[in-house]
Amino acid sequence: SSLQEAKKIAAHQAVDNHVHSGDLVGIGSGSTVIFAVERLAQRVKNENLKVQCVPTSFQARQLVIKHQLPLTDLNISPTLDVCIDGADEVDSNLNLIKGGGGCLLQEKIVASCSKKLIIIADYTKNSQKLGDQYKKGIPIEVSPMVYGPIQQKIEKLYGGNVEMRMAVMKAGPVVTDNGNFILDWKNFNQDVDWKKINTELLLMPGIVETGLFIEMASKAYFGMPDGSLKHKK
Ligand code: DER
Repeated sequence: SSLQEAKKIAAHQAVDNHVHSGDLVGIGSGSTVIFAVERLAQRVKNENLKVQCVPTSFQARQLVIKHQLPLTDLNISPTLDVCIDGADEVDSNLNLIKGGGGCLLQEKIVASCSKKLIIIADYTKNSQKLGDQYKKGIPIEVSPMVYGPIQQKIEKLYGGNVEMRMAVMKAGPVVTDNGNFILDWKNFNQDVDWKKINTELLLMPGIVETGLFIEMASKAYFGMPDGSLKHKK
């Protein structure tokens, strides 16, 4: 499909432009990053590229293993040269909504230890403002013991509605790789200071992490329907 092609174009461009031999590479989660790992594996095979990868989820780890790429972790390799990851939405300031795949905690951790965060996405993720196109809500990872009070607090303080993310192939809530729940905050006001709100949310006891990646991304590549490529910054 043109969407898959678009993801592939963005992923290949990011890997070719930003990964050099000897690099320590953060590997994001989701469907777009699959194309990036495939490209990495291709370059290892063709160019004898030397990389070590830090995954951001069980999914990313399985992907790295499947493609026989070397694994490392942040305690062995505390500073990564680049992190390549997807996003649910990218605004005009390169702020992101992430967490559509429920992997935001380890994604933000790995991104925070990387010199550069490069986002790869198809054109549907490219917006002016957060919330323009992505309507599934801002993901917020919470400790299971306190999801109720946090739901109420966010709705009361900032409006919108906050829903528990329920699993499809399992009864009950989605449980993250870290044993937490995900709340999705929908119908939020888009004309706000996300940096301020993100800081306030992270001060709420029980909020483990938010899907608001503010001032973290260095560049974003978007594959377009006609096979061309767009980028921000
Ligand atoms: O959960 C995440 O943050 C993923 O990176 C997600 O936002 C992007 O997933 P996709 O590449 O499947 O669209």
